[in-house]
Amino acid sequence: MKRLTAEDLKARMTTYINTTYRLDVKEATEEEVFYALAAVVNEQVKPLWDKTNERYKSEQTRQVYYLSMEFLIGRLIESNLLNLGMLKEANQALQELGFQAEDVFTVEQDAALGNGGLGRLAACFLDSLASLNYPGHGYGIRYRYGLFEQRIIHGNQVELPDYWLKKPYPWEVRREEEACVVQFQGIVRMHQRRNGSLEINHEHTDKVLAVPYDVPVIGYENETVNTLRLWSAEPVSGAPDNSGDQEEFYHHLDFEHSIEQLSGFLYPDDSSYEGKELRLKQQYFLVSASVQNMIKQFKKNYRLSSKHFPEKIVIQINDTHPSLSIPELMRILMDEEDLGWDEAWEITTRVFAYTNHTTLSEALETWPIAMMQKLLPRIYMIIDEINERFCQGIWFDHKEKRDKIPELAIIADEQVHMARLAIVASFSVNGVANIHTEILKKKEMKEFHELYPERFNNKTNGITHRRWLMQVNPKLTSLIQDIIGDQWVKRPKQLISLLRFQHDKDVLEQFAKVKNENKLALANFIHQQMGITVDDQSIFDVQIKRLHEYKRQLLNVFHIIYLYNELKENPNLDMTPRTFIFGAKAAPSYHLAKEVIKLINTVASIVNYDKDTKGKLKVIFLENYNVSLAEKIIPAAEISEQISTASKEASGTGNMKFMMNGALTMGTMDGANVEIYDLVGEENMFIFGLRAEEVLDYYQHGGYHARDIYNKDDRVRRILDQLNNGEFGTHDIEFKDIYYNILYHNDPYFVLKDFEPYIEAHEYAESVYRDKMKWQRMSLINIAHSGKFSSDRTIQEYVNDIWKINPT
Ligand code: GL9
Repeated sequence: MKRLTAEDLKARMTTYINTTYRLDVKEATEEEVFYALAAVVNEQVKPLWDKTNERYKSEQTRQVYYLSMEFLIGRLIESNLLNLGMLKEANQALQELGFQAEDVFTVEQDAALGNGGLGRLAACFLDSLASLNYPGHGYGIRYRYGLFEQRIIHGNQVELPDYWLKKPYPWEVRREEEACVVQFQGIVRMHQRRNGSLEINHEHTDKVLAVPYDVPVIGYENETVNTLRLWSAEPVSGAPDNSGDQEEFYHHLDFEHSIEQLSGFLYPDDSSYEGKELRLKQQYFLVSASVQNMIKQFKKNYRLSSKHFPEKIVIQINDTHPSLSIPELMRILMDEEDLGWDEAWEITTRVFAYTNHTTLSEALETWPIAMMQKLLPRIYMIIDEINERFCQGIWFDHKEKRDKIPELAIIADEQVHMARLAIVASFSVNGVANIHTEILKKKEMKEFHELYPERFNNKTNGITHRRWLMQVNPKLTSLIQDIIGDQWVKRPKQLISLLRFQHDKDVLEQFAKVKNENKLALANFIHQQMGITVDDQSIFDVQIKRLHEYKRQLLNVFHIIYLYNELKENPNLDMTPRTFIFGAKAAPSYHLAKEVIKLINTVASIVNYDKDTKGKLKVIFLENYNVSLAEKIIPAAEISEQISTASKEASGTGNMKFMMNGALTMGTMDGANVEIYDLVGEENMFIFGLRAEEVLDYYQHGGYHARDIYNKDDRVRRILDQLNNGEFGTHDIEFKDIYYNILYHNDPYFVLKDFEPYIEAHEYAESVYRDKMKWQRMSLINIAHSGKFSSDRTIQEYVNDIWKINPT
């Protein structure tokens, strides 16, 4: 495939605008230009997409399907152009046509079909699969409303619906011919056949049509185009007309409406779960449509009997959200393919691999038996049978574990425990960073690990360096290219050659210059968004991620309040100016998280306008944090705040993006921070605070008393009292919940315990910052080691250890 030059692009866009809009390019709007560019891209992609599919079919390739309730893909225009090798050319073409590339690209709304790390990981994985030429596809839901849009009004988070499909989405292709029916509720009848086998009939069900919309996943300069298939729920045709029974008719209207709700919106909860029936319906809708579709394609393309399914297909389930795919495959194999239980189980347990993304107990999914039985009667029967056989197996074959059956059973205390189902039926169970996998094996899933040690493995997360370095930071990318060439683009570990320049003052200065330009760009953006001027010579200290108690944005705020108090006492304090930048969405029902947002904004409104602190402290809360905003912020960051309570952050992936863009990590020994530490050493980051073992030990044996710290540490007491006495509030009960949570619920995330070490780590960071060359050297060392965190490495590990697929 020939790459288009800027001239080609201009010509094709011009033709499109002339013929489609009957306009001269000069008269076209940014929006029209965007659609023209997208059309040109699609024209390039179409033949590659068809060819890739044909290749998989004719070579009868083994494929992996990544099943996920979330794909946080963000904007695609730039990454599609980059992967097609035309991003620079497109920038030039747009400029020559008289448009600002940025204004054209931002016509595309972010596809926010995910909450945070887990959904963004899925998107990075698809990019790496395609870029490494692997046959791997995503299955997800085409939510009509993505993650809510956040507005900050008087310091509070307000949620607005994210109707991202208002304008046509140029990347999707509706594939009606691939639609299938998903069934809910109904009655299950069993008939004994003459030969003694059972025939299962599932009758009087509510039927929903699942219609797929395909989005191409374009590999980096390699002509591979895989597919992200997103399901949309629609009524099955043949609705009754209004001539019959009125009640029936309205029942039907109501029913049609409820069907569309199935793919109506993304649940906005991050690392927590709500036992809502609609969420369970969404999950079954995704997995039933996807598994049916896989089997259909398998039969059509491979012409093999279902016994061969595990040879050709492996399904990775992204957390337990899609774990109903396990009983769904059993159902199809038994009820539709007429296999017996043992054969079906043998097949199923060779197909599924499960990734766990969190040990937070509030995130572990369990569904009430009654809800599942009513909504999915046949699926429940199958889970019940899986559970019976599993428990019997322990009883007879693992006598030493008999007393553990209540905590191992898939069905216990009126609930179906989805993680247990996923472990029992999968041939692989993985965590997402070393420390996380170890905690799973030794604590959370200890009993299962003892039963099935060979299933457990680690796959440390990664991020696509194409989007998170090459696309978002073109200046750094071309500097790196000037210095070490471009081998690292295909082999990101080669970034390590940068180490040779760690003592080259000239090189370090060039890196500093790039960072400064990126800071200036962000400062301009902040000014344009909020009207606030930030000092581009100040330290850009950034915490962007979902708002969660365990991520401890509160610790960050306490540090800021502490600095503010110090400056008020001594306005002449010698201190390097700081700009603290936040971005965070709170789940709409998460009261304490919303209080923290309000607190950050309140502190900002005080600090930013106080004449004693004005030149030295700025606090910026950027509203509506999403993928596109992250892309603007990360290249400009100098300090990356990764300060979760140790043991709580399974991996983190923001930490990797910052590192790759030269920010230094201020972090706890948690998640993948530990692996950054292993690479760069303690001298190249700022590590502080409790270790995971200490935290787990406190949880288990007690011994932590937040109030002692409050009593002893004047700085801490001052801050908490300020929260309690209304000094920061518009009314005096404003931040009392935060205060009470710390002093009366004994500070469950150890904010006070880690306060002093955190302050010290910041003081040390500031002292290092004064030595520009030292800071730049540390930064360079981080970039040099960041290749490990390319999702290409992660995907290669999944391929080698779990999927066993081959590149084409
Ligand atoms: C998460 C973990 O909390 C992160 O530490 C991890 O990096 C990602 C990806 O593995 O998964 N688990 C989880 O439930 N979320 C994560 O970010 N939250 C969501 O995005 C829903």
